[in-house]
Amino acid sequence: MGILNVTPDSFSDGGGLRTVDDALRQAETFIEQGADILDVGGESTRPGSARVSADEESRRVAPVIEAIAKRFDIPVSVDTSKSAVAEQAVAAGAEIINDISAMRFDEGIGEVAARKKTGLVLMHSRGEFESMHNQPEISDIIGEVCTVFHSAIAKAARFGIEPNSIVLDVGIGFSKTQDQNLELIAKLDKLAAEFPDYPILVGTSRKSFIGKILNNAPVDERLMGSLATAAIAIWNGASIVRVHDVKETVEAMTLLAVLKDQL
Ligand code: 7PM
Repeated sequence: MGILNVTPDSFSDGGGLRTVDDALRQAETFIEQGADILDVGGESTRPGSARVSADEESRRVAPVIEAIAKRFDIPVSVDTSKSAVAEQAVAAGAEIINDISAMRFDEGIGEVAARKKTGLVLMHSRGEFESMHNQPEISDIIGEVCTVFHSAIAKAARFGIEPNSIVLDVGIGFSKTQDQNLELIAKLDKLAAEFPDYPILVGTSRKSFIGKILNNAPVDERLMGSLATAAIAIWNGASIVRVHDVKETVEAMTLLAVLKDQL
């Protein structure tokens, strides 16, 4: 899954023609490099970032999704926790809703996913949007993520979402300690064994827990760490990795696939 950010800080404006053009170029590159899904997001979940309105977020992502859907034959996911944005994104051609709150911020996400029969990524996170990166520590992270997955799956069922539309995500970097981020990747096989019917998505790409291990490496020096963690996640049972560096990840994953075949 290639990450396509459509925020004003990532592209020239955010919603304008330049943005659509830049995003299309990026989409084409990702597709040529072997991406299977494009994840389009219009709101930064960076610690301390302010929320943008649903209208503003839709203005950013919908034109980009529409342009991609028109030109390319690749599933597009929309990285949003707002049902109004999901609705617009799906109307524009998105087939998957990627919700970092697993329907906690806006229950309407479940309703849209059910009615439009989209895929739905349920990611583990805690707290409200503003306090998400500042939550009290919990002791058993694997147990906590398991519990939240079970309740999110049950909630999805109440909305009438098909089980085979659901993808689970441990939410690396979201209200977890450094050790917990590492533990979730190292012991992902335990979680995967608990949820054999659901594909697991993992997003480690360029995240700060990698920088912390590598002598505070800045974001542009976290590629090798990103590849190592993506590889271990897939080896431990993940089916999808959400990444900035598609070419390098596809190469690494190609090796993993042939190695897995040897088992
Ligand atoms: C600051 C903090 C900026 C975190 C950006 C981020 C995930 C996601 C994000 C993930 C799924 C990033 C994240 N992370 N969706 N959206 N899984 N499903 O690094 O791990 O892109 S935002």
